[in-house]
Amino acid sequence: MGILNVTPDSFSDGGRHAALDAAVASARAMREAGVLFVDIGGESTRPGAAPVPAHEELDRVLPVIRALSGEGTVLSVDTMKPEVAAAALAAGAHLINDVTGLRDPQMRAVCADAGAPACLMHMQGEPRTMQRDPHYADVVQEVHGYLHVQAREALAAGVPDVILDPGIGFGKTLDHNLALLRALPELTEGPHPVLIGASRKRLIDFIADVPEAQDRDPGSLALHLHAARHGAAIVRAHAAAAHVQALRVQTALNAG
Ligand code: HH2
Repeated sequence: MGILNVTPDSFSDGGRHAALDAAVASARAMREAGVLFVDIGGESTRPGAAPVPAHEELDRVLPVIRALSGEGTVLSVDTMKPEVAAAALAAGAHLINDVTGLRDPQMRAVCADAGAPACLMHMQGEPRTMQRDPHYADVVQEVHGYLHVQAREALAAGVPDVILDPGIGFGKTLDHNLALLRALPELTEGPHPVLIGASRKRLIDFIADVPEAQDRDPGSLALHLHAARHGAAIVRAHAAAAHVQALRVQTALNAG
């Protein structure tokens, strides 16, 4: 899954895709490189990010969805707002990626009505404050438990299918993130596909001293290859072409 942020304040590529043409060209280049999903986001969820009104988020994502609709890429929309999800699905998006795990019953109803699957992510707290003092008694048990409960609720509400995501960096310390990545075999044993999004995140800086987000692609690749090797079905990445290449090589090795 390639990341297409159409926000002026995304932590690693803010402003770059602000122009529609650039966003569309970037998505097409990802598809040509072999990416299966493009995740379009009109509101940054980085720690400390300010909320964006729905009309502004729609102004950012709808033109991109309309331009890419029907081209063969699975279009995912990264949003927490039911009204944005509904309009995005009506405009041709296929999948809702909700970092609040479809906690809002309205969000479940929107996906169910449109027959759209959803990615359910775990987050402790909310983006503005989530990194202040994250704590868990048992991070793996709590996050996996939460995801299973949210999956049950979503499916019971008529959402046709769900993808589970432990939410790397969302209300988690380095130790929490590492514990969740190490526990992936448990989560991927279940019936639902698992997505991991570690691309350019702060944990790579904590591990390898890489202060600038755009310099963290090697660390992202290492984390995502680990995720894929331990059963993750989808990895969400900025450096999409490099990931396709590395995953193809890993797949060839595993086939032997
Ligand atoms: N991470 C981000 C945003 N959305 N969705 C899922 N399912 N999993 C993730 O790990 C995830 C996500 C944050 O990364 P990014 O999109 O690069 O930044 P921003 O939110 O600032 O646009």
